[in-house]
Amino acid sequence: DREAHQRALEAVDVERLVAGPIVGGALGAGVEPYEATSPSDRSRVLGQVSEASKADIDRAVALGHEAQGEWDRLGGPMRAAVLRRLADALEAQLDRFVALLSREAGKTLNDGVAEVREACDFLRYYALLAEQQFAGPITLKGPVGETNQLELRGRGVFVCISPWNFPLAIFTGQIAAALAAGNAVLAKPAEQTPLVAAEAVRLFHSAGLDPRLLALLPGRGETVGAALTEHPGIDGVAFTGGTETAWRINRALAAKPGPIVPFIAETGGLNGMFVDTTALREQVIDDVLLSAVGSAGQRCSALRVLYAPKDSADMLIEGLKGALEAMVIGDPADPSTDIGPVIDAEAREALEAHVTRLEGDARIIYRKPLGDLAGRGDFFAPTIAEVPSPDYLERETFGPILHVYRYDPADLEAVAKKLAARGYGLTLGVHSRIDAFAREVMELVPAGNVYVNRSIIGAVVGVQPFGGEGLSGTGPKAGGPHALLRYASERAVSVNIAAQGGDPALLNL
Ligand code: UN1
Repeated sequence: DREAHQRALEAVDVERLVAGPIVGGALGAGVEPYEATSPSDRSRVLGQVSEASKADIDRAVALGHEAQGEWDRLGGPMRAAVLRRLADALEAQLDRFVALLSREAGKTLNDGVAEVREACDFLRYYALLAEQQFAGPITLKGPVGETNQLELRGRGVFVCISPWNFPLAIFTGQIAAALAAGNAVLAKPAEQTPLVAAEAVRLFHSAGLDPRLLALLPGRGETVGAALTEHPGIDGVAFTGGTETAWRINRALAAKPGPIVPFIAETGGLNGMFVDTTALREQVIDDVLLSAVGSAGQRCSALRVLYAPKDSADMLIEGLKGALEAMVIGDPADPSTDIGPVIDAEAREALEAHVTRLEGDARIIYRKPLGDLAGRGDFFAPTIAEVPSPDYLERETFGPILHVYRYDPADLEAVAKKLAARGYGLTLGVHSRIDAFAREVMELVPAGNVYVNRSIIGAVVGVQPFGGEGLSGTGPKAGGPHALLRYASERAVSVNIAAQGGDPALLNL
């Protein structure tokens, strides 16, 4: 609804948005204050942000422990009811959050709507899992004269560190998983997107979540993240972001005194799509562009390298170029925009540096003109380039750059193995009308999510469990049936009932 979007944008623009440490439900003064601006227009000030201090973190840990036991003992079904209230409250504010996502993260309206819905889906799906998996102990069969039961419980206080590319959906998804499993949460939003996170936290508190169970601890750079992961009082870390940061967190956790805690990481991808000559051209073009330049290529699931068979490569390249020419890059709040800005100047400069490299040793096929967008915000010209080797990319390029490698089908195995050797394993696409081709590619390239004859982005919660392996993360997959298990600890209770006259009710288990 265009008018509702417009009204919500105007409302967000006149509001004084504020983000800072939210501990025990109250916004603290924080430290190191700064102004947040919009990636689509750097002259637009969105609000004031401050970072959490060490004292904020200590207090959040203490309050989390204070409230967690009772929350855990409530049981899965009661926690599910609370999570559903949070989902309903968020859904009722859809337009407002779409406006916030557009302004703070540069999301197009379509992407914004999809993101708010995904956040609600995470809350509701994990509510369902909490009901199914945390309703009480399950009985396991053992020797006669003994009862054996297994129960899932919350671990304690979980740290959730989320990325700017899904500042509401992944932010909420991590929190929902940790809460569903019976934990309290310390949420560290990405430094580029604290405002939408602060709004979500305030909404969740007002919708009935005990504020001690969810603290917001924003920070720029590494100080807050490091203080959280090094804290002896934490019981687990869930992280989505870059592979290098995941290594750093892993090292911090290994060195930390206190409990040995689980680390759930969802990191980058170096995602390829393999096309053969039987694939349907129009379908390939649509799916490639959606996967590579949709959301300005700022998804870890996004397509980075298209492997086009030499006999149809020219035809595909021409089609991709024509279709990208027809796409609209511009203000993400304009309903006709297909591609918005990238997140910040650092991201834009890294992408530009990559294009400079491509100009030197690859072939630029097309760069979409930016016109007068260039000076306004952090817009980057979507680019298609042909690369000279199947493993030209060493790591992911996080933006709207599509690399095309022209391969000889006789070399498929060698080409695919070169990609696989980079060590990532997130998404993989195949376009073919031959089943055996898809199966062969799947055997050669590791990937947590394989997509055949469709785009490789937009995993649906509860339907397409999402997450990778190798350099791409640890699992368990977000939005899948096992998502909560690493957020929980298991307790097995075995009772010799023969010793008590054979009555299991004595222990009231
Ligand atoms: C990410 O980009 O950090 O399937 C992960 C998708 C999304 C990707 C989220 N779930 O496109």
